[in-house]
Amino acid sequence: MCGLRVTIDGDRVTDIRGNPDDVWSAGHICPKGAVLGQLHDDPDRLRSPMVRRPDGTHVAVSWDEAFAEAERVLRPVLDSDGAQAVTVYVGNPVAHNLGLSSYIGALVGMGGAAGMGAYYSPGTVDQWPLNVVGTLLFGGMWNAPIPDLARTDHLVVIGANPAASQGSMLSAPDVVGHLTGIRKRGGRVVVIDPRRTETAQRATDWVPIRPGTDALVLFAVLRTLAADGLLRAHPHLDGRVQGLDEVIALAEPFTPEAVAGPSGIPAEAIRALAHDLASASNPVLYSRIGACTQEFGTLATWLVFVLNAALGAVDRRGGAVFPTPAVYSPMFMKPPDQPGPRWEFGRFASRVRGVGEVLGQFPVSCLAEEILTPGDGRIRAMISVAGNPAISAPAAGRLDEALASLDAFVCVDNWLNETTRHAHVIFPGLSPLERPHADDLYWIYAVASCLKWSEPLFAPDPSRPTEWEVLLRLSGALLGTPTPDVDLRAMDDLYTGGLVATMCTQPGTPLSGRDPAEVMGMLKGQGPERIYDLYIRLGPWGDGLGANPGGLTLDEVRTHPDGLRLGELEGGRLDSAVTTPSGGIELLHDLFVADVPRLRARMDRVEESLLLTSRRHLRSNNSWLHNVPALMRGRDRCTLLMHPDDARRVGVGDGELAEVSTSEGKVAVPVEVSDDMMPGVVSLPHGWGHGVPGSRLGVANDHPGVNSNLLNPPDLLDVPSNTQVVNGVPCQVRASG
Ligand SMILES: Nc1nc2c(c(=O)[nH]1)N[C@H]1C(S)=C(S)[C@@H](COP(=O)(O)OP(=O)(O)OC[C@H]3O[C@@H](n4cnc5c(=O)[nH]c(N)nc54)[C@H](O)[C@@H]3O)O[C@H]1N2
Ligand SMILES: Nc1nc2c(c(=O)[nH]1)N[C@H]1C(S)=C(S)[C@@H](COP(=O)(O)OP(=O)(O)OC[C@H]3O[C@@H](n4cnc5c(=O)[nH]c(N)nc54)[C@H](O)[C@@H]3O)O[C@H]1N2
Ligand SMILES: [Mo]
Repeated sequence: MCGLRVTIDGDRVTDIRGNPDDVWSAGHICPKGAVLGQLHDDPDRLRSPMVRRPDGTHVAVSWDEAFAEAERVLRPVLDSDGAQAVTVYVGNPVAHNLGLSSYIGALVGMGGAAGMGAYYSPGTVDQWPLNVVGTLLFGGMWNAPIPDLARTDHLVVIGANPAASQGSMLSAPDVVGHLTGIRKRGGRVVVIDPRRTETAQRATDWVPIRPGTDALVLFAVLRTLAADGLLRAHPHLDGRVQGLDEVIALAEPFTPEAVAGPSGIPAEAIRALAHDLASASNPVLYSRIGACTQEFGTLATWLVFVLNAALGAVDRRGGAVFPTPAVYSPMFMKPPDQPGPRWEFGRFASRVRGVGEVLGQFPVSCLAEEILTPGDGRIRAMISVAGNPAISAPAAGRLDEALASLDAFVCVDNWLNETTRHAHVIFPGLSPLERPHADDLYWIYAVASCLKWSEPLFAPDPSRPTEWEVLLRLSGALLGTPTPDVDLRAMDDLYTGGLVATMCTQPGTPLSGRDPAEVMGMLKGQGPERIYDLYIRLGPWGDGLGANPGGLTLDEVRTHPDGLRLGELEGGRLDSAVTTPSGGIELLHDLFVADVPRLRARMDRVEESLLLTSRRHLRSNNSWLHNVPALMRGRDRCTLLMHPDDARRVGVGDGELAEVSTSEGKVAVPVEVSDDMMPGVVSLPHGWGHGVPGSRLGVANDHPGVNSNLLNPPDLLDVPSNTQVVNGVPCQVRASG
């Protein structure tokens, strides 16, 4: 999302820096942006499609041959078992790639129309609890207020490390600068994390917590606020928040004394957390992945918003505010498969494990068993789009085996890596500098309302299809047309027309009640640009397709290469932002209440094992920036962080190799002894484990690291949301030979 100024000489990038004139980022840049040139030039980046030969090696082929190969492997599965034997895996970069984000809906939607069951994504190793909480409290999967970083005087950060991640479901250039700003204003930043992270090092307070116990502590904070008479009336929320008294009643057993043992946070410190929040002028809590991918991810994430509501922080400047995205997204819409006033969960169950769906998905670890277990409904074909589940999914070893056994495996990906090495055919996309770019989803969580559009810097080879065209061709194949024969223009009109028709028939969208044919007639061009133009025009500053004459269109936005900054964060947006059946914030739901006994039982459990957690690095992006030389300089980062007492106890020294084992598997990894780790907890980064045969990653394979998901069991789940637990996994560590 940050604006970059890229200097080129012919077809080479000579410099990339932050664009000081960018209306959003004003010169801020992080290592991910700075290396786009090296990504573009990476000799391992695929420029032509690859097919797998019988001996398992991949060879470059023409696009025609590649589409023919996709047809050759997919068609027999579709003919014999139908689309129910096919699934799609939607990887993380889809959300950061305009062509993919605009057209992934075609593949998933048309696959669904053809009879495909659930699709999979890393959402269930990531933000699924936030999606569940957003749905129930605020009315939409992607609806949640964000901390007003520029105005708060007391920020509590729970299970997030923006100094590495740059903020997650919280889009702000230079989050770390914001944290410094809070302290400079005399405010406080409190970081609750088992590790003294780079963020915690810049905070006023670091509160170490035993993984998975955040919900206990947050309940105790709520209880303290209530018991000590610290909850005041907040007129701006009058009649707009439901269920707070009932949630406070649920907090009763969670006294600071009762949760101190399991959480490792002394009762007095928990009371202080509550009192400090109550005495701040503009307190706000923010949580992210460490509070999601853990045993009580839903309750912890829920209680963050309960506390924000109880403190009167919601919808108030300096608190937790609802951004105003300038670009509309159909992701704001209640999906047509949720027709009732209330969202339904568990509408269908997975074939093998029998786990109920949540927001249309099963835990991503189900994928392996759905592929490997024989019987009716077995998955025999998969289309993976910009994903590396062989590394990113828990129980990765089983998935690796499963991927190798598929009858048809088609990948849309730019590298031959741990996942795509199993593909029958790989369709590469263009480099980030050869395609237009604009964000959609992540403006939902942004600290300012902006519109930006970037033209491609380099003209792509005209013979190469774009990624969205590849997705449309595969969508057509699922609907029954042989892959090479799909009429792209007709498919694009079918998809975009269908999207428009849905927005016209669904209530509460900017197109509700309009005539789809008339709307389609007002749009021009094709592809992602037509769709993005529509979304700009449907946004609050758009021309409303005639409803708001003089409003913005894509053509207008294009004339502002530094972007348009249209609005700042404000309070007072609740009535328009919240779309629950009652129109208010609905704190109390059976889904949450039903999970409280499981949390209570956690208080009685004595955890004796070391607990394994995950971490991220600034100079990485999940599994796929490790082939960029500039990001790989310096010491090995794939290390097991361990407190000196623990290291001494198990007899392993700094830099020595340790064997880490869980009920799922074991790996050998160098130890980094550090008192930045709390005792009893170890931390291993995710996204490593390169160097596997058949992959082509010249740089990454020289620094392979180990795959932490070989250790994470498939069946450790946050129950209400189906989220995989990758933080707080019991493990053993011993010196390795
Ligand atoms: N540079 C860079 N940026 C990235 C990424 C990247 O890989 N590299 N990945 C991107 C993606 S896909 C995402 S989803 C975001 C994620 O962004 P963040 O949510 O900020 O993720 P992490 O940096 O992994 O921070 C999670 C923190 O949770 C802590 N933690 C673990 N268990 C617990 C627990 O039980 N309780 C508490 N309170 N804390 C716990 C960990 O120690 C860690 O510090 O980052 C995005 N940005
Ligand atoms: N243990 C543990 N596991 C985790 C996490 C954790 O914290 N701990 N974090 C989880 C999270 S938050 C996430 S988001 C997932 C990520 O999980 P995934 O999305 O499965 O994996 P990524 O590592 O993001 O891999 C992205 C893939 O996209 C490809 N790619 C990159 N750019 C492009 C492009 O422009 N076009 C195309 N077509 N392909 C491209 C890359 O080659 C790579 O194969 O991992 C999850 N797994
Ligand atoms: Mo993520």
